[in-house]
Amino acid sequence: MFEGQKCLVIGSGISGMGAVSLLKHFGAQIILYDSKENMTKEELIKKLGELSPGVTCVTGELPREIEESVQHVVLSPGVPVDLPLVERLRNRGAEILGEIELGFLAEKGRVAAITGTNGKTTTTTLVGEIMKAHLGEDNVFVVGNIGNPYTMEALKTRPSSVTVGEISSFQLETIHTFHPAVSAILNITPDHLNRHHTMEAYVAAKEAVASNQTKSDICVLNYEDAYTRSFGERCPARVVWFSSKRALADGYYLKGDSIVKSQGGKETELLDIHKDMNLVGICNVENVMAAIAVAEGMGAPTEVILSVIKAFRAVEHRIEFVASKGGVDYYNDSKATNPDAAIQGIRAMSRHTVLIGGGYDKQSEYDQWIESFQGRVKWLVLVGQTREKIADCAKRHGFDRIRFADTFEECLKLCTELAEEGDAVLLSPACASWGMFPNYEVRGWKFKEYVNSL
Ligand code: UMA
Repeated sequence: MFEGQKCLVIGSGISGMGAVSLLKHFGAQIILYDSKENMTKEELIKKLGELSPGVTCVTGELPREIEESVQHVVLSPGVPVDLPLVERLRNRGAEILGEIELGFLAEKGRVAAITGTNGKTTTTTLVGEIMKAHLGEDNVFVVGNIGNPYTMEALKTRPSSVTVGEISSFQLETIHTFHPAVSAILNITPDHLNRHHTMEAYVAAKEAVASNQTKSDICVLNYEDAYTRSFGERCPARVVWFSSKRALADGYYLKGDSIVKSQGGKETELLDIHKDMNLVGICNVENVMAAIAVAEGMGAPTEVILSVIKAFRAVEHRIEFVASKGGVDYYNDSKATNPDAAIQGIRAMSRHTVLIGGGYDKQSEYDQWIESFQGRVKWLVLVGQTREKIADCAKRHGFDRIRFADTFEECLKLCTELAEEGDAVLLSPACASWGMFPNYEVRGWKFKEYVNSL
């Protein structure tokens, strides 16, 4: 497919490494390029390790002769598709594809693809566990934004295997033929607007997950989200709905404390959300409904699905209970990197809460997050680039129990001082960690390390 062709891989993170390894298998001539300031060619060679023989490594400015001669360009998710360099390459006729598209070109089995602003990781992990219980560990590959590049696993797939992908909007901007048998869009709320520029572009990127599907495929959609509900009318796949607010004639919904399935006028009770689930918050009820719909769409039997859900615990960094210290419960929701995810975090709290917020500025608006406090938040401790912006917003909404911290360590110490017996401390920052940490995971680990040392 790419044999002998000049392929430029942009970005030397985990996606870039996966792309290089798959392109090597295809027999391509590979150039790995990273535009990070001060990065050296030697660092790239070191990162490649045993993949480095035969790969041309380039840093700094990309030489014109490379720009003019490459036939395919594989973008890492973090590389914006509207970079002047990418525009020039596109205009010269190079094919621009992403790591998900590249992985799919080597796929031999069936794919389930889960996207949405929030809940992707929990839903993907849960569907992965269900499919493993159904088909066996070796027959299921859980890939994508979850942190495992598709390109690293695609060659291991078989006609009988299933790939479950958590696919971000960044990754969906660069697909062409990617075609899941079952897709899901869990919800769409403003996020990553600094990258997509407009809400329309962000929504379009999410909807692209179903762009190659037909009526013989399934798309699982949230009936309670205005964007996904309207997409249901245009969706090329057969739509399976879920709702946490109303009864549906066909689909999965929450009835009292039960998740029920309604099909052809018949209603079946599947789970009690308190007795049968170990996850808290309405967002997780929605994630579980979506996971059931996706797993059933992929052919998993109901009894397997239900037994996996009953044993499933929270994904790390997503409203994860860390420990109880001095009568204070500590929760790590570091994965709440946007206001909407943080709203779910705060809604899941049943105690007065000392909330940690702030971080990298993705040009989000914080009004709805502040409004969701509704007496639950006792103190808001702010740290990072966005702290003034959030504080101004909170004050506009009449909330002024705010403290600033200069470092994450100072912030944790302050929370411990402010929290009283019976309270909760919640790290649910509504912002990305970039600028203070390499990613939200490191931020969550730092939080847990501190709590466990108390
Ligand atoms: N780079 C360039 N030029 C640029 C931008 C970046 O050369 O213009 C280089 C950087 O110097 C760096 C490399 O690209 O060396 C980083 O690439 P990347 O940002 O795409 O990161 P990866 O390590 O390849 O990880 C990516 C995803 N990262 C992003 O989308 C930003 C990971 O999602 C994903 O787990 C991984 O691929 C595997 O698929 C992370 C994420 O933050 C967790 N995702 C966002 C989110 O969940 O909100 C979408």
